[in-house]
Amino acid sequence: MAELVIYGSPISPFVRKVAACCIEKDVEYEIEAVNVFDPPEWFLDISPMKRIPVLRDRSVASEGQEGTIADSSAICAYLEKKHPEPALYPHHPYAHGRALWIEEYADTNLAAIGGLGIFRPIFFSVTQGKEPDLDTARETWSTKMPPIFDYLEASLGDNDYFVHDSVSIADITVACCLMQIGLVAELKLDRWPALAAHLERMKARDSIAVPFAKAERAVRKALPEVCDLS
Ligand SMILES: N[C@@H](CCC(=O)N[C@@H](CS)C(=O)NCC(=O)O)C(=O)O
Repeated sequence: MAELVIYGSPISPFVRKVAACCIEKDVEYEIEAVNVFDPPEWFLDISPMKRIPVLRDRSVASEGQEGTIADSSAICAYLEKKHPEPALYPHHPYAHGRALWIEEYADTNLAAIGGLGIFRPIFFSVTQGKEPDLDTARETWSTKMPPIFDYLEASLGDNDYFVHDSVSIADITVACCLMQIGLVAELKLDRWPALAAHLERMKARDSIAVPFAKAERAVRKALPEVCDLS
């Protein structure tokens, strides 16, 4: 039994973000499936906002609220303290602040707009037996995503990673949230070459690829092909 349990599903970018931190740090974890849209009663006791992921650290407690942490950002910060190497948060104060900001920007803006405006209209429709809502997804892709991509492109500049020259929580979070769109649609990033190259660099890492492959297998059962949003 792994010490760390992530409650949720790899279809969630936030679950994959926590899994990515575990893999980067070579820490064993298991994912215990929780359907957040129809959660068991016990889950509401440890997730008062009814969100996944929640982490349980069995070395702290194996039942009840004790031993649990909700919210991917809180969980990843906890993992960093518990398993400091390799560091996923920069030491330099400004770099640290920048990494937290890019994490937050991806978690809120990129994930919310891409999730509510592209992932859900496509995936939730097909899981309900309907046609994918491509009108909503295309409108989101063409009008709401470009300013977000512009900001991320400018943040990267000529660098391989968002902060300093090594992978941090910022890179992991952007990749997981961006790839949520990639689960259901072609990610055509020609206008944002630095972001496209960053995504390829991140996809080559086990920490990103392994949890994503699990999500992809699940999504492909309902949506055999990704959609073209152009
Ligand atoms: N800020 C939270 C966001 C978590 C979140 O929104 N998770 C989604 C799944 S991707 C969820 O639980 N949604 C449930 C709902 O919308 O009712 C985190 O970083 O963990």
